[in-house]
Amino acid sequence: MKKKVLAVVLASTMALALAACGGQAAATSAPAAPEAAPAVEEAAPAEEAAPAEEAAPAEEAAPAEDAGGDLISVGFAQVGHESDWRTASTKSCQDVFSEANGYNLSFVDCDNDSAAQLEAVRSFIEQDVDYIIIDPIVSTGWDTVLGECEEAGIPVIVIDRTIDDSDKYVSWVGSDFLTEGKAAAEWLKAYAAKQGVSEINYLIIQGTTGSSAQIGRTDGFREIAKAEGWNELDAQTGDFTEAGGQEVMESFCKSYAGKFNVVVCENDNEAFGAMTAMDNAGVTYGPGNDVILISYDACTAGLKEVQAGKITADFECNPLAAPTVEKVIQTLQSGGVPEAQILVPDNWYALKDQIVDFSVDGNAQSMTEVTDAVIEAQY
Ligand code: GYE
Repeated sequence: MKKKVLAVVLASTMALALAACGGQAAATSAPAAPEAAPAVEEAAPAEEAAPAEEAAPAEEAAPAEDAGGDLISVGFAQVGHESDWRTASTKSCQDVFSEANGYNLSFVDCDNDSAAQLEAVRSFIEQDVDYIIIDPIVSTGWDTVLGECEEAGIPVIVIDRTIDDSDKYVSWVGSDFLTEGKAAAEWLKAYAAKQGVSEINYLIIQGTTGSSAQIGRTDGFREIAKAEGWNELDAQTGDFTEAGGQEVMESFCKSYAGKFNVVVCENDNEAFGAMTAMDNAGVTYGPGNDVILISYDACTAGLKEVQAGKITADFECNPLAAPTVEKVIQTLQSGGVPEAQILVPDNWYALKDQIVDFSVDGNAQSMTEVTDAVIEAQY
């Protein structure tokens, strides 16, 4: 597609998309939360969001190649390779944006380095790609470079983590992290009541500081924790890695020996590291043991630890955004207006005895029992 035409499509698409869904402005008119929630959750709460399939129906899809019959070039600035979740996300993008499907993918693993990620985006502008996909390591610092993409007439699609200081992109496709955090805490409230646990002393091993996944999960969990009067002993980042989770948990085990009964890990890999540290310190965890271990992501390896009775409950974040991103690109290719915000639905997982009824923001939630078949179907 010619860049000038694309620039016009992009400008009108962004204006229409933001107008259609209220854009960032919707957040200001939404009910005020105790701590300001990212615009995206306010604008598109899980229960109101159109499922991805509805947002960009398959029948609208045009053939992947552009009008000239060339491959569609896509640059993807990926966060890094820190977790099982990330591996699944990368594979999903590489599978979808393959040459066989009509795409030429430039993939950059930014190794969790924000400066490298900005550089990657600028290199895509240099290459004059047709579309840029960004999974932003941190949620701020984006307006200038997104302005450069806009000037070059290259539509940007943001996936997974959100950008909070710029609206110069066409669509965002991802999960609602604030809801994930609230779900974990609401589950804990119901489960603790069922177990007769009256006092909660919790530790959080956080994700990468300043990433919207860390901010949403921490804020969501804390909102309920504060209302319930739970005691937060400490919160430190494990950078979404197994090594980071182990290191933080080793120090927690020394500083808070015998004082904690809940550990919240903001992804599965941190939970694996925390498990090693607790094993070494002689702390028992999982159903029926001293510590309730909560995790997020629910990738295959995480669900195996739920099944093994190690992780007590696991709150999914679905990494398979790429097929939806492709629908967004196809909508743009055919001159349509994609949804500005598209939520990928998530499930909450536990073993049978740990499944309890709970609600998030007044909406009843359902949990999925972890079985061999469920693990087999996961990523
Ligand atoms: O939870 C973690 C990954 O941004 C939601 O990043 C994603 C997070 C995911 O490294 O495992």
